[in-house]
Amino acid sequence: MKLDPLAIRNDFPIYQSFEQRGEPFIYLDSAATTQRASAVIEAEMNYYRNVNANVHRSPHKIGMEATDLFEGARRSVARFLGTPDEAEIIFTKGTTEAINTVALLLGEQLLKPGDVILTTPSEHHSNLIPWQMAARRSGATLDFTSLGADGSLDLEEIAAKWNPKTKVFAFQHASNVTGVVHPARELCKLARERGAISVVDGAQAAAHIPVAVRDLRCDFFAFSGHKVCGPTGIGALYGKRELLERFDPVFGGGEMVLKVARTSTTYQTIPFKFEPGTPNIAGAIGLGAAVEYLMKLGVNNVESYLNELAGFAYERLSQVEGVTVHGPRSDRTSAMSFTLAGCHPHDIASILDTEGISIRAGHHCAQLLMQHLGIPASARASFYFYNTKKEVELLVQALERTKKVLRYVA
Ligand code: 7TS
Repeated sequence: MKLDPLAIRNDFPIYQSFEQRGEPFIYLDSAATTQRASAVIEAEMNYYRNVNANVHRSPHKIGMEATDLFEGARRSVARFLGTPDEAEIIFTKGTTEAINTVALLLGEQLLKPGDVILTTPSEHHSNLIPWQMAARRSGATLDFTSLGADGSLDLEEIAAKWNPKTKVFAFQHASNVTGVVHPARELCKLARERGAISVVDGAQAAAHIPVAVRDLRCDFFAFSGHKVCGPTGIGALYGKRELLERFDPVFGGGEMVLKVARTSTTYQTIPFKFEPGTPNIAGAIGLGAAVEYLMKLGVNNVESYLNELAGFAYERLSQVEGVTVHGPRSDRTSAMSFTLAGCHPHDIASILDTEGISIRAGHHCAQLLMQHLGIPASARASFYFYNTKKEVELLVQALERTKKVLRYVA
């Protein structure tokens, strides 16, 4: 089924809000954060207004109702990520906390001096800095794959150069800068066959392509709610059951234990041993509503709509004289980074903003990738299913005006 972006906007109150204010609203920054769907806002509000209680501890009516909503959200996220085992889903603050959790536990309980953690120069800092820290703590070394000019990975080269001491392979499923979608299934297979644990940063991919962790056969997969129309401050870590059972938690606190003695603790089963303390209950319920909303639209429909829009945006932006789009033409998400010769990306973003067009500029928390691309920063337009081809045209027209303001010369 083809998605209708204008009908979809009825599900996003911010569009009505701008319409009432009579202001233009061309939001092209969904790779930073998507807009919130009404279903998400209502699910959070319903919890706070009608069911507000802590979860997993209070044997009263609303305590149990809140627990049911919270655990229902976990089942929704499990379905969204393609695992029938909801105990493999751990609620986190987002991708960043999910990866830090894995890096902490692997750094503490798996990695030894001499081991290698492999990652790529394309990573968002949240899938880089935690590994630098894990390397420092464990005595392992951090190594990098090479990267193609368009930000793509070369599977054969990674296989050929594979260091047998590699114990962890942490990589992004899709880049927030180049938009490239990496062959995650094959990369996980490579790691698995060589005895390494695969950790997939799914922050950008989960918003764009149907994810099925059982098909990817990854060991860990992280994503954020706010990139799939859900709330901020909530996300999930998928971990393979046998790994989650094998490793001890790295954070301690209430509700994660079966029995506590003076110097030791027997932990709860998964996922609870990894969720100490009162969780972001409203956020989790909102995330459940967000992934249900995406599944109702159809993640395959979302993917095909975004593929078409990204292809169109790539062509139109590439046609603007002076513009370089960084990233591949196909096998990409709709995050479109570009530079305009001689013009600072922040100036471009500020000028576009005066026309009601919101884009991001900067290094996008991916400084290694910026070095690889040979640019200090880029402008980035990123599209979601509430965006249209008309908005791509408006962006292109506004860029032509921006060139005049910035006195662009060929
Ligand atoms: N990984 C990737 C590939 C990302 O794009 C982001 C956020 C993260 C991890 C971190 O996610 P968080 O929800 O924990 O912050 N990317 C961006 C961006 O491109 N602009 O703002 C946030």
